[in-house]
Amino acid sequence: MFLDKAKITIKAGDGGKGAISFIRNKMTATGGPDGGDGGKGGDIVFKATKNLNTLYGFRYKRKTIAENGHDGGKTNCTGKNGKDVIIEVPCGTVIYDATSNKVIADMREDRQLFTALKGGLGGRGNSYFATSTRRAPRFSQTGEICEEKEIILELKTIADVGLVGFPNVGKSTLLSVISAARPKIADYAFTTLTPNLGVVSYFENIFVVADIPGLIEGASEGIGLGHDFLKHIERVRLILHMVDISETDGRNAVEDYKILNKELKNYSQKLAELPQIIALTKCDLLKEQILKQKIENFKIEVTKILNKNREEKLQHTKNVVENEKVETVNENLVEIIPISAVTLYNIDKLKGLIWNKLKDLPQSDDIEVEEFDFDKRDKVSVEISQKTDGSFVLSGGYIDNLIRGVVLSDFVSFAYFQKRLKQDGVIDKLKEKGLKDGDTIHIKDIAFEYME
Ligand SMILES: Nc1nc2c(ncn2[C@@H]2O[C@H](COP(=O)(O)OP(=O)(O)OP(=O)(O)O)[C@@H](O)[C@H]2O)c(=O)[nH]1
Ligand SMILES: [Mg+2]
Repeated sequence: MFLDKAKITIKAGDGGKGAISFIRNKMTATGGPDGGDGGKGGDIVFKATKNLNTLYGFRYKRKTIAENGHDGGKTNCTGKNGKDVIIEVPCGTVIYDATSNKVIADMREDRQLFTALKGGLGGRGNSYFATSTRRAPRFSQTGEICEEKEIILELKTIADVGLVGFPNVGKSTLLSVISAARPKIADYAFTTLTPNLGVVSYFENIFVVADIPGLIEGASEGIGLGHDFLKHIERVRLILHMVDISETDGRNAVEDYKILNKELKNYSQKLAELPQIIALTKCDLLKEQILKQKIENFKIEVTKILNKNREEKLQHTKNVVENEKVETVNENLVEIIPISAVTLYNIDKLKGLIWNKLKDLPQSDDIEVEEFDFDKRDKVSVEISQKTDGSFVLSGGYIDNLIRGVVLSDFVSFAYFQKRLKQDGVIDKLKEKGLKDGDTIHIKDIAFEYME
């Protein structure tokens, strides 16, 4: 099964706790502190791979947690770092922060790596806190705790050419004759439900073609399969617009061409403005004379449409460029090629035409990755609430970070903690909320009395 969007939860490993330990051996009766630091937690790293083409694997694995850092040990032994987790995603996966919807990475190139979350730092062991006046600290630092984060993975396939057209015009059939891809082909609408990619060789050149489900009138309003899957060709450089010239489905080729362009435009102006090659398909179904007439008529009508579009565009910019002459489109400039995927009529010529256009087109832009710190650690927020008995509750990133380094049951450590609360303005904030001498303050599961 194909899956092109997945919401998952990731969490980096927490840092390990610093050890509290004292040298104990025959030589040193009252040994100094020798508690080692905790290890760092594992990172969450994404890796793009061309060996995957769907996000299906995330259907059942919605949460990934990296290993925590190990605690520090005696004799200044640092705890082992937690193992990083590498999450493989198909090339073309865009990673979004689920909360802000901002793009945090565009996993475009094979083997590209992106560290989404860094593991928490390990806490310092008690030996770190030894000073000349505090020779035997009975406390150490806990490791940094990492939050869970929700992200959205979205696969935006990377191809050079996108095949678009009404259902049943022969898109998948063409892909099957120009590449090694074997998409499902059948004589009914909506055979293709998910995109297929094919690699096409043209002499020593290679390009990638994406075959997507058929579009119909109203696709932008959700009719048929809707037009969501157009995201898979958002990054193509060229559109191969396929129109069934045999009109055997009772359709009108010129109308189809117009409607399809309208639907593309409704999805994205950028997509509608991409260069197009028009392939008139199923030519083998028509007698030579009728085919000639139909092609001729199609060319005339399309030239008219393109000229009209050009005039309208110029009309728009007329104020800027006053005397610009309205040039008409030379019909030879519009690449229209009749083909048959059954008899292979003009198939090599079509490949050549595609390559000749592609080679002069710039690579599609990377998706804009927004400048923001997805992995930001909150070390500043302070939240104050009050219980019904009038006591105060302190929480938030600032508090969590501060208490990592203190043991509230240790007198020296506690004094340091209070000093920091005062220095950093937390006591003032509490006073604004009515804190008085003797009031109780709760932090996590401990409570203490405030003294002026
Ligand atoms: N005679 C003839 N039949 C063709 C040609 N190309 C495709 N077909 C037939 O047209 C039908 C539809 O072909 P598909 O390739 O599945 O069409 P599609 O555009 O991918 O259709 P959807 O996936 O439904 O959008 C099949 O029965 C094909 O055998 C062609 O050049 N000549
Ligand atoms: Mg198809």
